[in-house]
Amino acid sequence: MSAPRIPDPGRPLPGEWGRTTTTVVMPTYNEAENLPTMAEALMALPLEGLRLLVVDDSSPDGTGDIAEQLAEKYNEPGRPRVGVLHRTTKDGLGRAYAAGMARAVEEGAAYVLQMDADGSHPADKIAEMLGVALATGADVVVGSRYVPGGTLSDAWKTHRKLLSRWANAYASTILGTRVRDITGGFNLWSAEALRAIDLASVDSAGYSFQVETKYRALRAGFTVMEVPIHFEDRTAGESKMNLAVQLESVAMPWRLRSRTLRAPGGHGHHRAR
Ligand SMILES: Nc1nc2c(ncn2[C@@H]2O[C@H](COP(=O)(O)OP(=O)(O)OP(=O)(O)O)[C@@H](O)[C@H]2O)c(=O)[nH]1
Ligand SMILES: [Mg+2]
Repeated sequence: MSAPRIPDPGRPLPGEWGRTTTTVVMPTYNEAENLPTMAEALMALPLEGLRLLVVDDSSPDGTGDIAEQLAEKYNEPGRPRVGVLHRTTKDGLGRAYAAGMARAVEEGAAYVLQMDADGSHPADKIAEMLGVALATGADVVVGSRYVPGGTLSDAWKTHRKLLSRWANAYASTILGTRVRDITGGFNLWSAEALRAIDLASVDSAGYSFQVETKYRALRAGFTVMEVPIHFEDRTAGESKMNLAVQLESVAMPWRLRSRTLRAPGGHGHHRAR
């Protein structure tokens, strides 16, 4: 067997993999039942540099207090592992992510991972996603339901699977992108890409945050890669999806596209990547 090739000698070697500062940003609204399990799974990963930042919008079920208790449990002197960002109003998943991801970058994370608190996203894929980013230099790594090897929970009924597929095709067709899971919420970002896309100016309040941010990254010339994941149904608790955020998701691709067409030098196409 020939020796493994290192793509770029300037990039971190596998020995540094685990020490890379990576912050998992996890928005929560009434996830009291799910959060402790999520934290436990993350803290058990063989990634020394991994931290968790919970972004709670004053959940009535006390998720914010539970997050504080988890911080107490897992933080060690000189080694903070769990942080909590408490926000006073529930103003959408997108706003919570923008605030949490900006905080993570400010605090020095080299990579930021977006992850739901409801058990849908597989924690055991995080090391692989980080490895892909480090090995290839890709600035965005999408945990993807829709590349070969990606799978959806059997608990999802056919109409829900079709709706998710359709939403993805809808957004990527309007925007002319080739990311298979552009609506997906399990994504790893380099700090550099997050700075470049300017989180503070992202328009989406809700779920279209996922589409808008990936689109911005592509337009800015960053490479987006996808690795297959299995997507589980939420473990406990209730969905926060509602009509208002669904309507925003329907309108957003058109808004993003028309803005691109109007932008100086905009020509309606992004670089094919
Ligand atoms: N902080 C905050 N978190 C939110 C808000 N809306 C949703 N979330 C969290 O974002 C994640 C995804 O929301 P979900 O309700 O699971 O949305 P979904 O995955 O599309 O729907 P289901 O899995 O079917 O419930 C969960 O961790 C929620 O608790 C919000 O307005 N603020
Ligand atoms: Mg969910």
